[in-house]
Amino acid sequence: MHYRGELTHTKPGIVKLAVIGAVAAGKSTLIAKLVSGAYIDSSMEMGVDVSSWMISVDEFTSIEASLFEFDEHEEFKFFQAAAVTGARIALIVFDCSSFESLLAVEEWVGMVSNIPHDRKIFVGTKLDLCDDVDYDAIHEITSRHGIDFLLVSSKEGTNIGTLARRLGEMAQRV
Ligand SMILES: Nc1nc2c(ncn2[C@@H]2O[C@H](COP(=O)(O)OP(=O)(O)OP(=O)(O)O)[C@@H](O)[C@H]2O)c(=O)[nH]1
Ligand SMILES: [Mg+2]
Repeated sequence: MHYRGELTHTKPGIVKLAVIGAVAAGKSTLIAKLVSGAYIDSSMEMGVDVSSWMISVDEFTSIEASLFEFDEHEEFKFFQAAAVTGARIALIVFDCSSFESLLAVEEWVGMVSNIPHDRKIFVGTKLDLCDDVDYDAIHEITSRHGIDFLLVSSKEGTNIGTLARRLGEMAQRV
């Protein structure tokens, strides 16, 4: 699936996108669904997995997005914090079928505290598995940070187009 044309008027150049969140929250699957542009490279070092992709913004413009993923080993925290300093946009991912992963966003959001709130979004994945979404809990936790949330299903494609548009809007603010 390609969202060319939905990410309009984004400034050209390199926009680093930090994708963070609990283990198995669905980060890799979301990235695979969201970013359909050319793959550039990836590396895994000191607990930081960086994949770079070219995203077509519109007919005239592309952006290069570096997608960061982190594992949760304590010994890597220092390197992870250093790696994320260049990020200008962040997706803080949780699994909407796991209350534990929702609670974990509290930890992850601190890692991107240098990014303005209007360039961060909480993304709840696996919406297709959530029969009974606890919107009150999600709202309570996310609103404490003044950051919007969006629930998606990478499996079924629900709200992936909306997330692509939100990314385009956030990139415009960089
Ligand atoms: N049903 C459903 N399963 C999903 C969805 N997104 C991810 N999954 C599944 O959830 C599991 C974990 O997904 P990953 O994308 O590997 O999660 P991750 O956050 O990258 O995990 P780590 O890299 O190990 O931290 C996999 O079995 C995926 O197939 C979704 O939207 N719906
Ligand atoms: Mg992964």
